[in-house]
Amino acid sequence: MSNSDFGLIGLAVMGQNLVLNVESRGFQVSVYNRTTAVTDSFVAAHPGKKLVGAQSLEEFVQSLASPRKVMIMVKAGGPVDAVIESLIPLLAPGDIIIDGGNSLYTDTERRDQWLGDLGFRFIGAGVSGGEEGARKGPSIMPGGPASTWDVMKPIFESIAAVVDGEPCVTHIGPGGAGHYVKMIHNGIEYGDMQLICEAYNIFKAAGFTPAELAKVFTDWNQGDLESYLIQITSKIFAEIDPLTGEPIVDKILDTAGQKGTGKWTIMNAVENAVVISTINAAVEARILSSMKDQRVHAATLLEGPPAQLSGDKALLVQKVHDALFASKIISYAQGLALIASMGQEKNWGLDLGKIAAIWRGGCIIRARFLNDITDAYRSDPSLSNLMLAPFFTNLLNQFQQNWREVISTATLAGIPVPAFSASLGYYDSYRSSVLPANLLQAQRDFFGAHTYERIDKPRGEMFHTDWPEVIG
Ligand code: NBP
Repeated sequence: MSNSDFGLIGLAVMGQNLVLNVESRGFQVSVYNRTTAVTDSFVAAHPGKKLVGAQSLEEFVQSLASPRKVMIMVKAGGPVDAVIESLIPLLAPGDIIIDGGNSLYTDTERRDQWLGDLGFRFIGAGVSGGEEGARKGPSIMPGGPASTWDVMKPIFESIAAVVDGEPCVTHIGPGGAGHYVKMIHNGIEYGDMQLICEAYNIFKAAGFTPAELAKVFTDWNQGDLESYLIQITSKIFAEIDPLTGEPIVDKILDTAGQKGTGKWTIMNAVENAVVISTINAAVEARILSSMKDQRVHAATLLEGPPAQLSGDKALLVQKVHDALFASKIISYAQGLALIASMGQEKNWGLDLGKIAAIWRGGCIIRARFLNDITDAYRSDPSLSNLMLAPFFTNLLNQFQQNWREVISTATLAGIPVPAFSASLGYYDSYRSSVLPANLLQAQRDFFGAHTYERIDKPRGEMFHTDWPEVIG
């Protein structure tokens, strides 16, 4: 019977939870998974629910009401193309395919063109929030034609997280805009996580125990730093390893993995000539963390202070709070500047206020201060940099002294704080009306006759100096 409202292909962790979420909102959902035993056990595990398990793609497609709405939730890359290719002969023009995985936005643009040419409708939707978000309400970033979004809106709005009565989903823009914004969301997530890790490293050097850190992070989560990542960090510090009875955080090897969205964000930033130094530092910190053997060897050869801090712990907590918050503002300022730049370049008509608003719930970077970011862009949609919104200017002015002190204290003690430092470097560069690029221009003119502008002549007028010859 062709009467399911929605169909989903790919019953791994995200797919299963999204299906249960959609079904719980009153929709009948058809499901298909390449390994059909997964479909069988999933449907069997949820008796009484409006689920239709299909053994073949043909059966799956036939079970859907027209126009068919098919969401693909498989591993990004080749598997998405493979699923689309097998769907094409089975679907009818006007049917809607939604790719809900973490696809690279350029792949989404290619698929948008490919499927559009065949008469299908395509949505590339970033879905954030992991397993729990998918089940209880994710933040969803859909891109594609506005008319297709209108058809999908009732389902997406019903399953998304809700903050202040607003669903955490909005039509981001055409083509690959949704997956693009999801990619930058992930880059910002990398930055947030690394900044928290640097705060932890400083506290560890000052002798804080995991139990003390659980308290610090719990307190922070009741204040202006309130966020999902601060909250889960407090729970991580409180967790005890059943094998040893000691805090689990002390038992976990210090080598981090990554799946690629951080790297994609950096590559896109370079292409757009936008500085995202905090996210760069976060990605590079993961790379350095993975070089465990080299680090262990280098620790026996390269000298530095013993990474120990002493002093008033309560004062340190306050200073690190300020350094963390200031760096976090920078990270979001950079990520949003990149989104704005790309949005202009692609003519996507992005609304940064709406984007910040849908990140307030459901996703990994949800945080209280996203309310303030939303307000900043709603009151000035053409804001050139988040740091210049009065609310954030005031915060940065208030935090900057402690931010500097934390970085200098850590640096003098040999504690690496690459993302804190990169953030402060951006702040200081951005607020410098004069940078040493005059010398840089002189060097470029010296060896390459690249010419330069003068401070005492109109902009655009170029000059060249006949520099002395260098022998040898
Ligand atoms: P995975 O990314 O682990 O993918 C597993 C699913 O892909 C299984 O259903 C598998 O079927 C299917 N699949 C593969 Br692999 N190759 C296939 C092919 N050639 N044809 C058909 N199906 C194929 O699942 P996930 O962790 O649920 O993530 C799904 C998407 O959501 C990914 O793009 C991911 O990056 C994104 N995402 C994940 C999270 C998260 O927290 N996990 C959060 C946000 C977004 P099988 O059972 O037959 O192997």
